[in-house]
Amino acid sequence: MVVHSQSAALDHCSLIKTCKPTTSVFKGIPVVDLRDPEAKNLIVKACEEYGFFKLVNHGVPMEFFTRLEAEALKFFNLPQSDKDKAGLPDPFGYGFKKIGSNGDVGWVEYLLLNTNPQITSLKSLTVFRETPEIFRSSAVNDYIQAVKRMTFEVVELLADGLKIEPRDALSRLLRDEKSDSCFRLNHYPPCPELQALGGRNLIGFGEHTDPQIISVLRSNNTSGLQICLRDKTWVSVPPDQTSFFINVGDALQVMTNGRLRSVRHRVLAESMRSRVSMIYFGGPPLSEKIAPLASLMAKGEESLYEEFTWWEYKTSAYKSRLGDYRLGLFEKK
Ligand code: GA4
Repeated sequence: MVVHSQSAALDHCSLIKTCKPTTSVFKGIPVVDLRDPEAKNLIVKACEEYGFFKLVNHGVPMEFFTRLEAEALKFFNLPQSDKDKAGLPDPFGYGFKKIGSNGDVGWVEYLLLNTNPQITSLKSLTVFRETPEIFRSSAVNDYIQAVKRMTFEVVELLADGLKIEPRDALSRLLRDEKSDSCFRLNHYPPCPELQALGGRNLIGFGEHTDPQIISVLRSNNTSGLQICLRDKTWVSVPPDQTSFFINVGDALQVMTNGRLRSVRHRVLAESMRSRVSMIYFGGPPLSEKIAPLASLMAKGEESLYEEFTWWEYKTSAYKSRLGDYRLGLFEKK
C-alpha cells in the first residue's frame, strides 16, 4: 500500500491511499436465514469463525432500502455548500474525506447521525430548518426503526445460541433509550482517474474494527467491502443489495471474553460506479460496564480485559487512528 502524491491525474484523490487489486472474491461468507430454526447456532458459528455474516430473509422491506438510498443520493448530489449546512461531524454531521479527527482520510463522504430522534443530531432548530431535506424525510427514521427491531432479534438469537442468561443481556443494551448507537450513510463517489493508475484501488474507508457491540450494513450493488480473515488475508465480500452484512464489534468481543472476535474490514472505491452504504452501529449506554458476561465464563476463567465503561472505551477510540488495535490498551498484561 502506498500514499499517492506523485500522480497529477489523481489530483482530487491525493493523499488517499491506494492498494493493488489483488484481493480475491470470497465465496465462503456465512449466510444466515433469519427464519431458519437453526439460525441461532449458525449466527454463533459465523461470529466465532469470521465475526461477520450475511443475513437473508430478514423481514425489512426492500422499499425501505430504495427510499433511503434515493434520499441519500439526493443529498450527496447537492452542491457542496448545501451539504455543508449539515455541519461537521463532531460527532454528528456531514464529513468529506476526513474520517475521525486524527488525520485519517478516505475517498468517501458521509452523514453521521444519532439513532435517537434525528433532531437531536443537529446543532439547533434553526440549523435544522435550513438543512437538506434528508433530515426531515421519514426515510431515515423508518429505516433505522426497522433495522433496530431486526438487530434486537439477531442479538437475542445470538444470546440464545451462546446460552447467555438472561436472553436479553445484549439486546437490552441496544433497546435502552440511552443506548449510544449511531447511524452512518456513506457515499463513495466514482474516481475515474484511478484508471490512470493501472487499475489500482483507492481506499474509500481504511481498515478498522467497529468499537460498538454490533454493526449492520446494507449497501447498493457495488463491490468494495472487504474483510480480513483469521489468517490475515483480505477478501472481497460479493455485494448483495437485498441483504444485511453483520459485524461483531469490539464491545461484543470483550463481553464474550474473546470468544467472538471483532472483524477488521475496509472499503475500496470503484473507478466508475458510486457506492452507497447505510450502517447502524448498536452500542450500549455510556455508563455501561463492558466486561465478559458471567453466564459465558467457564469456572475459574478470568477476564482477558481490564474493566472499563463504554464511555471510557469510546473516548479512547476517538483518540485513536482508524487502523489502530484499540482493544490492546484494555487487555490484561
Ligand atoms: C468506526 C465505526 C463507525 O463508523 C464510527 C467511526 C468513527 C468516526 O468515523 O468518527 C471513528 C472510527 C469509527 C473508530 C476510531 C475513530 C472513531 C473514526 C476514528 C478514527 C462512527 C465509530 O464509532 O468508530
